[in-house]
Amino acid sequence: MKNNCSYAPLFETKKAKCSLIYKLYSTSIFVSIIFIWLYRATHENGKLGLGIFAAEVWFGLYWILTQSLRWNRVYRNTFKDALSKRYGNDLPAVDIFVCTADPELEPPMMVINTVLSVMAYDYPPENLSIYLSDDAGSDLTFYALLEASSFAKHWIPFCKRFKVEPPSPEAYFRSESDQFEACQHEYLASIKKLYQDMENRIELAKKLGKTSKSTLLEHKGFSKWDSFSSPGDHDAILQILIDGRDSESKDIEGYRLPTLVYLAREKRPQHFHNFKAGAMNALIRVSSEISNGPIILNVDCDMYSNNSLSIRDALCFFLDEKKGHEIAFVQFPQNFYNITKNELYGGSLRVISEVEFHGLDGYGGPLYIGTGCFHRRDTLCGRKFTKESRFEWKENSLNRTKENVTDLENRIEELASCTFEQNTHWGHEIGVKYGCPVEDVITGLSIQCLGWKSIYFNPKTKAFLGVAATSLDQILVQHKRWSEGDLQILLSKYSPVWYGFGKINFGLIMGYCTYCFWSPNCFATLYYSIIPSLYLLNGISLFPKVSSLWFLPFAYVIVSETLYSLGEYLYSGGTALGWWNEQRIWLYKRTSSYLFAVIDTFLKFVNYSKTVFVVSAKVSDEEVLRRYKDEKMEFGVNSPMLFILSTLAMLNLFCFIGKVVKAMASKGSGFVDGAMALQILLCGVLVLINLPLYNAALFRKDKGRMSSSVALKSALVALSLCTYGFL
Ligand SMILES: *[C@@H]1O[C@H](CO)[C@@H](O)[C@H](O)[C@H]1NC(C)=O
Ligand SMILES: CC(=O)N[C@H]1CO[C@H](CO)[C@@H](O)[C@@H]1O
Repeated sequence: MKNNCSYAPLFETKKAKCSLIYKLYSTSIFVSIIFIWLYRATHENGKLGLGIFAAEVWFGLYWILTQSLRWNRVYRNTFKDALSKRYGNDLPAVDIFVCTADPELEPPMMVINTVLSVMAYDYPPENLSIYLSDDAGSDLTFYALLEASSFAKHWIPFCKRFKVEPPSPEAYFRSESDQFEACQHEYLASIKKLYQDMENRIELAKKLGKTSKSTLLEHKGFSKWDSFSSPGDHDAILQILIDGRDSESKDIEGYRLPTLVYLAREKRPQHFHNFKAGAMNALIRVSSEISNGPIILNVDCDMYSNNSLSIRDALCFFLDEKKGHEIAFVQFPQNFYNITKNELYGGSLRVISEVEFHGLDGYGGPLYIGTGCFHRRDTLCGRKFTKESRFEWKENSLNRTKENVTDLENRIEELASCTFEQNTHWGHEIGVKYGCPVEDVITGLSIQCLGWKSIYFNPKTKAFLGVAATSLDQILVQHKRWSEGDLQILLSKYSPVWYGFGKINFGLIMGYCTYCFWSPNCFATLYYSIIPSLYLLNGISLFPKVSSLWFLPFAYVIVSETLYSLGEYLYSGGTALGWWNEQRIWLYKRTSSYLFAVIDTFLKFVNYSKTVFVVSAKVSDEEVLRRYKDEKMEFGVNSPMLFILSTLAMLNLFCFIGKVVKAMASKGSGFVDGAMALQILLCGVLVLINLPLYNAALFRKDKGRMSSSVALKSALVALSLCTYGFL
């Protein structure tokens, strides 16, 4: 019997520094908010003033929610050396799931780069298995994976020999490391050549299209496409491309390779496929018969591994003697490699990953965000937490040495059939949950509600890097999907409020609610960006005079929250201009994406429309990319969301100009008007923040400019609001 206490811990947890200062600051803001409410409660502002009161009550309450993400932040650190010392190479099997859904939006080259990067983890290959789920059932993706499986025989030993980081070939060649000595350059050049040849063959196959490609496609696996009729109607296709248990599968230096599996689950028009959640559940079942790794990592196909040690990082949590048995999943942040310096579209989620998730971690663990997450297989399959839930992995190994690969494939293809889940608990008690556009979040929540903890691990060298949206339209659609999904969670039976109550920490419930209440923010924000400006134009004051004492809480909240949010952004590694851009996106999201999210959720509630899952494009055309790199905002798409944004921008411009004109007519006395100071400030900031939009509507000549019809229509609507808004 070993004495457990003698083991050194495998990870440490530190509380945020300066948390006392933060708490004092936050209390002072809270007091000011109370004063603002008091002011509204004791002053008459007419019937529209009631609206502004409501908006301020909302903002205040929402601000209180967001405190849960900052109040109790914790930071984790792992001791990988201690892990190696204790376990050596005797480590649990890990199954890695990569999901792709559309060969057009997610090009096969990108998918196989992700696959190659995770195949190159510094981990015993016999314990590593990679599964690609292809929901499009694309023979091109399969062909690319087949090519990747041969290239891996060169790439993996190359990575191991030279400790190549990042282990994704594309990213590695892009970063052009100088770690190579002259004599090794030849080796590097030969690997690069192999990679480019492979890329050329895949691009050629793409060009040739379906039929004439058959000459290229000689692998027996392609016969599976004989009965294929469309991406939504085909048999299950399961191919074990590399069988890690077979001692024949070796790389060019004679070392074993990790297992590599291709899966396209069966699709039929009459069976609903449940999007990514359905794909994940099929993978869980299929992998349980092939490798049955007790740890599952899932990554989106655009998120390559940027650090070959991440599995070991994650294991430091699961294998820790003292706390490991409580942990169900370890979530890494979502980071991006194609973010420009000043993040035009705020796509980096900087504050969320550097601040907010650390706050959630302090209350029991972050959300599961669907990528870059290590799960225990048993908890993903619905196991409840008890004190005895030790992480057992030694007994887990499967014994399937005798069965040959083809028999195995044929035997377990049925696990990926459309009908397998009928009359089972899959999608409800077992596996990833169905019925919600952000299935990952409810899955994580229900795991936490069974008593488990999760861990947020945010190392300096980022573990996973993906592509961020590169146009305004993409980002607005993405946020509509997220905020809509989160709102639906709030209203569903898995609502953190009633489902989580009593099961998870109250701080964590508040944390979940911060995200679930994203979309209802649209009303208060819309009100605040329309009414005070219209009142300004009409000379009606909505805020206290500068000379009044009531002005102080407003001024304090405005100034200190602005400085705080700038500080927080800089602390998270951003630039000042990036912060300014983030404010613009904050406004745009709240006045368009969130509004549409609320409307759509309502329509769904009254059964008017159905969920559609939009796969976000991972590619943009070259011109769009060039403008993105120049940090020029993309206003060229004609969408209802853009129309709203542009109308609001025009409205504020007109109000501001109107006010200036009126002030000039009365010889300037009207402008430096203490009673109007805050409204002038608010309207002025809204105009400033919209400068790129005016530029796109009036001056720009490139394709990213706003079409004149949108500009004209929104100007007319704004003008009539200014003129008739008060009748
Ligand atoms: C990705 O990995 C490389 C190589 O280790 C490292 O230099 C780089 O900083 C990492 N990227 C991020 C964003 O952490
Ligand atoms: C897919 C995609 O948009 N990739 C781009 C990401 O950003 C880098 C540089 O910023 C571009 O080179 C990629 O084409």
